[in-house]
Amino acid sequence: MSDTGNLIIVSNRVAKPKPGGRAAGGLTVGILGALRDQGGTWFGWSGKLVDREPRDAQISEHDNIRFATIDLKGEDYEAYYNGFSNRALWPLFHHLLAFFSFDRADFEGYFRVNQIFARKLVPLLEPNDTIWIHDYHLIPLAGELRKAGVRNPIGFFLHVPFPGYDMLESLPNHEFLIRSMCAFDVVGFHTQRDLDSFHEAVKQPEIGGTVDSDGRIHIGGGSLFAGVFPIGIDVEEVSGLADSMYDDAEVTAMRQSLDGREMIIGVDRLDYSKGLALRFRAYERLLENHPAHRKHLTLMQIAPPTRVGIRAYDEIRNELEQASGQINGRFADTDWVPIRYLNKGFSRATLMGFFRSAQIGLVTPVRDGMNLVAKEYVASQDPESPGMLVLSRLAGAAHELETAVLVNPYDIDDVADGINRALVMPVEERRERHSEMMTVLRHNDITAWRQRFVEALHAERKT
Ligand code: ADQ
Repeated sequence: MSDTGNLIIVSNRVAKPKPGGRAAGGLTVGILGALRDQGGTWFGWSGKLVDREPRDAQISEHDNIRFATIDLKGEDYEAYYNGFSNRALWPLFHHLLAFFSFDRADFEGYFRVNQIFARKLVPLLEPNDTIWIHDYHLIPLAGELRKAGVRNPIGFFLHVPFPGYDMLESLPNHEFLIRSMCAFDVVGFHTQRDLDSFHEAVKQPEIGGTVDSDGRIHIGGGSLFAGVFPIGIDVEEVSGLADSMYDDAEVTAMRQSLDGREMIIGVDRLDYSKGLALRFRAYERLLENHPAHRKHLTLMQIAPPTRVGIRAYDEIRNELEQASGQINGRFADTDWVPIRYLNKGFSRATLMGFFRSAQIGLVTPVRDGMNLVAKEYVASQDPESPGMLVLSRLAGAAHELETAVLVNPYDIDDVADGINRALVMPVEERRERHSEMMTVLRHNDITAWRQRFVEALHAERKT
């Protein structure tokens, strides 16, 4: 054990490496890196549903990292994950109230699962450990650990946006949620805008917090630090993969099938926050307004389903199938189909090869905490002749990638014009914009993200 004790990472799911399994994605790489540096444990749900009270955490070890997983009862999972986390918090935090619904029983399930997490985690903790909890599923966890007598530094990182107070007020128990966030020692967000919204929330008279000039929040006799920690990627890993996969058989076959046409690529989880229906409409508008691009352009949209069984997710799937079918029906010819819409996942390596093969990366969420696809697309490009990123201003990534072509995803004419601007952009300008984006990506990479957060957490031990 190092002087600083072990790092205990807690998240809804644990991405345990499987022999022969897919390479880990960005966030997992960051978490595993942090655990390798300091030594420690990744704790969370096993992915297994049971019909009795869950047993104590099952421990396994790979590569000097401990994985501790617990099962959950089906009804608890339904209320905690599908219910309060994904039908209330996810749409609320993404400013999408039309998708928001609240149910007290779901909230009770959410709270119950957080209590179970606390109960199963406490026996694994040593006095010197630091605890880093991830995302909106686990907001009450610090409060529950404190109740159980845990004195270790506890950090929280929110991967999704944090909305303004007028939006938060729609949630009946928003005060509980804000106070629960204040039970952590360090709270991290992707952007200054999210942090400002959090400050606004804690300063409400009914919450009663104050914020120092150095970012320290004082509330109820205690204090915490809240800061901006933009998540990044492993730039060299991504550009290395893109380089080596460019000539891979599947990537080459895909490129050959384009028959010399330029390609726009979109890669997202199938989620209403990713703005996919609007994206298809914007592409349709491009083909309407700029007929010269017809037959010379292919949009390849990769969107594997997630959160299957939640109605809004099943609906968006139908909506997209209809939209792509209708646009293809309208413009396709015997030798050209405008949209290739693929409802499946690809290996990380293949995706980076696809990114390298695309002239445009189209990333147009209507709201996104950060968006790692935007960053991966940029890092995958050939610096001599880079493709251009067309990026939503409403993604956290737009706060850093200022030289991408920035668009408002709700304005399909703006997105269509943005794609056109990117398509006709001279190579010198593309190189310049790309190089500025790469400087930012290297500065705020995945290692910087986790190291800065863990340092902030260690600093809490001394205060
Ligand atoms: P997500 O909403 O999942 O993450 P994103 O940041 O884009 O969104 O990360 C997705 C990751 O999954 C990327 O690494 C991407 O390459 C991979 N991926 C996506 N589609 C894939 C496919 N079809 N096949 C294989 N891999 C695929 C949440 C927040 C984001 C925030 C991240 C990290 O919603 O705003 O950026 O966490 O904090």
